[in-house]
Amino acid sequence: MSTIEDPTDDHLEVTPPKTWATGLPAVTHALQYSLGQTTVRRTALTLLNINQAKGFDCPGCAWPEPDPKHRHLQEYCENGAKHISDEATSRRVTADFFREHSISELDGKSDYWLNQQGRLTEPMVKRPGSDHYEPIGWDGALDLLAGELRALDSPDEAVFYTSGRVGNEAAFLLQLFARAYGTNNLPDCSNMCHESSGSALNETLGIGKGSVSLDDIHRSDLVLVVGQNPGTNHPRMLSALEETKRAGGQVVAVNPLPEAGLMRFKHPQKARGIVGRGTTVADQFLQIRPGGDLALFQALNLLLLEAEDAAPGTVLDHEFIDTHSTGFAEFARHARKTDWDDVRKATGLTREEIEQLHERVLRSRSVIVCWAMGLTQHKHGVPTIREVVNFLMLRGNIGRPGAGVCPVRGHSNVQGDRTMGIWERMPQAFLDALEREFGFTPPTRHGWDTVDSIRAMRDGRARVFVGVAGNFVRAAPDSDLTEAALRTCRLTAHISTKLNRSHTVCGDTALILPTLGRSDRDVQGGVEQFVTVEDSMSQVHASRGRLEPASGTLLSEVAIISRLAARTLGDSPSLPWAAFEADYGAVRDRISRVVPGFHDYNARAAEPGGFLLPNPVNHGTFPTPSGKAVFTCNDFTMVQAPERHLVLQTLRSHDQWNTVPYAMNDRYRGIHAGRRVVLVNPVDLEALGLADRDRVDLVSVWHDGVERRARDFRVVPYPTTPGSAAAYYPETNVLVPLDSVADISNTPTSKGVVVRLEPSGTAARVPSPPPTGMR
Ligand SMILES: Nc1nc2c(c(=O)[nH]1)N[C@H]1C(S)=C(S)[C@@H](COP(=O)(O)OP(=O)(O)OC[C@H]3O[C@@H](n4cnc5c(=O)[nH]c(N)nc54)[C@H](O)[C@@H]3O)O[C@H]1N2
Ligand SMILES: Nc1nc2c(c(=O)[nH]1)N[C@H]1C(S)=C(S)[C@@H](COP(=O)(O)OP(=O)(O)OC[C@H]3O[C@@H](n4cnc5c(=O)[nH]c(N)nc54)[C@H](O)[C@@H]3O)O[C@H]1N2
Ligand code: SF4
Ligand SMILES: [Mo]
Repeated sequence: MSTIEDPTDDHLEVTPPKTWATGLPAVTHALQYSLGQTTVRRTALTLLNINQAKGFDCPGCAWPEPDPKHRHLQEYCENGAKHISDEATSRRVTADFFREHSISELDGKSDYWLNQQGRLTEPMVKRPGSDHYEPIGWDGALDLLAGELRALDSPDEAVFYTSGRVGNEAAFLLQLFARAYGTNNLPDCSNMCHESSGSALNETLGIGKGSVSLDDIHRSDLVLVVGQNPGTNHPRMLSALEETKRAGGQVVAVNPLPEAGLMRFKHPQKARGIVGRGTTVADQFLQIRPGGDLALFQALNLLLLEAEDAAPGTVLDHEFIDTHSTGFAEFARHARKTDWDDVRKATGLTREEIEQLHERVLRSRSVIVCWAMGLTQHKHGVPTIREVVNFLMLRGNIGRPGAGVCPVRGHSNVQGDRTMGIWERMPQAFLDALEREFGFTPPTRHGWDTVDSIRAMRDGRARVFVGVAGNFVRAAPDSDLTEAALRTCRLTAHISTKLNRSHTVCGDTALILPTLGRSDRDVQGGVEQFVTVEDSMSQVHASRGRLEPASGTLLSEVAIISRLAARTLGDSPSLPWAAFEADYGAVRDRISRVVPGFHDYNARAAEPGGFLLPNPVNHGTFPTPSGKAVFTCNDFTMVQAPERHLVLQTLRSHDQWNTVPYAMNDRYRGIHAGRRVVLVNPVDLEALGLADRDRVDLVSVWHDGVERRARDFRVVPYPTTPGSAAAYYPETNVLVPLDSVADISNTPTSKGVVVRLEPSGTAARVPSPPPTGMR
């Protein structure tokens, strides 16, 4: 029997939020987690190889490594070490485990418990009508899946989901398989993540990626960190910001929460970081209302236009505007209508605070805006990011050193997967290149993204779901609806490293196809293989697994996809799946002929540190229809909650990787031994008649009239912007309505959910000191 206990929230403890990030405690926490999962030897081997030129890429976030000449021996952060230890764990989920635990029993366990069981070791099947997984060999599993795919009335009844841990080679093969099979149904985690960034950047700059390098961050005069919590989610970004500050640059944070990593940073790999006071990160902190960023950037743009009026020729970059952009005049007319009362209401910021930031902008020759989920997961996420682009373009802060757009990506290879064609709407040029290389005509009708895939399953239009990495059921919004949708499928199959909730929410038939992780050695035909990944700043490089695989039965993602494709479509000279499985270099050769920027892929990927994909924006070329960067007019919008309601954002704790909690703590925010908590400003608590640690249900309010309820949360007073609240994902995904999505990008509005708090049962009060630093 499993010895892991399913934790309860009974021992919840709250301490004041931390005002600085990392330093010695971080190192200790990382080691503790690793040693809890595996041996000292495996821990040492893992940590020595992480992010080294000849080792494996950290499977955590997509923040880039410095070039190999400037790497430390420990080029990883506390959380990177946890992510890798979680994968390198010595615990195993075997056929015996599934004999002991029925699927309905597993469905009652927490996400934490499921993950703690360890690595999946052999293919398993759940047959129709059964409540248990049982072993099935690889041939049986893949024949079954291929048979179901071939039996569908239309290829569009199948959905192929990808999460951003998948390497370039497997991602390329997956989209090749799906398109050769006949569908563009390739939803991915990006649909729930940076899709709004891609939409806004493609439209305005002609390329859906960031334009800056690490060096740009280091040398920038001003870096705005907006809607992002780097101390937890991109910890080594703090080392980069420390460099910015040492070189005389400034940092401004825009966030509803005073996140520890935005305040002060102690570098864990430097002596002064461990014992010293560390570096103050944010020179200015703008505590904004959720969804207020569009208004903030509109106000900044108005101030820039007015400053130019007052001193013509000194504020705006006319050279950039005249030569490289279109739409300025219309934009300027529109921007001048910005109303300060609206701005105040939307942002909660005073005009003085915004003017102070404006002064910093005027003093800075180069400005970078970094952002993440705080901007993308709102109804007006796309217009907000378009307004950020307007802001940067006004002073020519695009395509020159120390300046540019920096959407900070989540998963380590989420950007690479897109480059490889994982997208339900790849442009025609990409499809044409596939046709030239492989001799079949890919379907041109757009496929379903994540939200549309759920709708299709719900409505019986999709019958087979295949997930490559990720945890679709827990990542997606509207948990109850999504679970019901998955259960209508004839078959659900997951290529996974670890057990998660998606394995317990089954179609008639369900498959678990266990695979190698980033850190596992990958040998095909006696030859060691490597895979490649692309980081958030478009650097492509190799990743070589170094550990003994979790089980001798595991297949790599490349092998599983190739074998499935061969069984579904047949192996032919034009689609030689067996050859792809035998040598990943053969896959890279094909990529080099299909995807722009990948010439000499094999040779360049083998170089230490890899190679940088060109970004045309940095050469003054904008691949938009007009060939110029586009100023846009964005209508003012804000997130509004009715009386006695709050705007809830669903976010990550310090101790989780997306849908997977590693522990029940959120150290920097002072939350210990509990995750069902909702952080609310004391002013709102008083108005609502609630007290510290009261038990409440969160009820989301949406115009379809369906009641969405997350039960039994504990209220914690916290210095979040008045009118807003925060609680952890995935426990609160049940509250995000499927149809509440960002305009254009279709991204669920995970950061703007209108809720009311209802007392649940009788409150068992545990007295504790309130956190400090309230306003
Ligand atoms: N340890 C760890 N690292 C991770 C992940 C993880 O789960 N754990 N996940 C990875 C992935 S896939 C991603 S996408 C990234 C996510 O990285 P983040 O985007 O940093 O993640 P979130 O926890 O969603 O935090 C959102 C931040 O935006 C702020 N915010 C919320 N709403 C608004 C708003 O309206 N305006 C502004 N200005 N700020 C707002 C929140 O207070 C919070 O600080 O992290 C990646 N890295
Ligand atoms: N409410 C709310 N919902 C959100 C968000 C939010 O902020 N709020 N954030 C959204 C965002 S930004 C994202 S990116 C998504 C994340 O959504 P996903 O990417 O779908 O979820 P993860 O939790 O990263 O997936 C974890 C699982 O991936 C599998 N896995 C890990 N490594 C590997 C590997 O190397 N290979 C394979 N094959 N499998 C592997 C393991 O089985 C593990 O259980 O969630 C989204 N959902
Ligand atoms: S910053 Fe991100 S990529 Fe780097 S070590 Fe930490 S988790 Fe891994
Ligand atoms: Mo993400």
